[in-house]
Amino acid sequence: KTLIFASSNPNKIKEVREMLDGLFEVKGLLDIGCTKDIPETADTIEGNALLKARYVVENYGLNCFSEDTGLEVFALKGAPGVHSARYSGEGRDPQANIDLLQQNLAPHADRSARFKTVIALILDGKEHLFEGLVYGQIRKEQHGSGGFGYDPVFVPDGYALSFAEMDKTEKNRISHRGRAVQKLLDFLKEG
Ligand code: ITT
Ligand code: NA
Repeated sequence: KTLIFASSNPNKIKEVREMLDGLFEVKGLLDIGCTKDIPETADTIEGNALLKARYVVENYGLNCFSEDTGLEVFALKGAPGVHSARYSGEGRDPQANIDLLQQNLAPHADRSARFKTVIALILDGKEHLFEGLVYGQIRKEQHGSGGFGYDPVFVPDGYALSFAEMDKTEKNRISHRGRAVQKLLDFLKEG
């Protein structure tokens, strides 16, 4: 069985593929010939996830799911949030994003944060949302070379390692994306 994942982020696609391995074949936007950077103009993570999935339904007539993820830092009132990919500008440079985050967080003692993923599934015209959250701390130093984005500075609660230091199976097991994908899977299994 094939599922279309309305994403052009190769890191996300890789993680989701690993999680659905043996259950579903996952095709990304490039695999269906879509090279468009779908505009994410909503002001919520849910809204942006829906925009991406609806784009594929409207332009390709295919059932699909999408996801939108944001890092929400409590001392920064939820920033970078929906702006996580472009926090430091249109260059979407992960290192520049981390540098800006560290700069903005420097005056604050509270370094707690969470990742939030919302998956939007559109199946035969019906929309379904699945949320995954993971709470943790933003470290002052970067550790590890796995994962992507903000992973080198995010340490999930109850762990000593950053997401970038963790084995990928371990990250997928406890992460925002992993939890949202598990809910998607449970839903698909029921139906
Ligand atoms: P899409 O094609 O799926 O939209 P994208 O890269 O534009 O891919 P988002 O709009 O959801 O994705 O941006 C989320 C950003 O949040 C992403 O670029 C990373 O910087 C960061 N991010 C997402 N998931 C992450 C993870 O598991 N670990 C660390 N950072 C993550
Ligand atoms: Na995007």
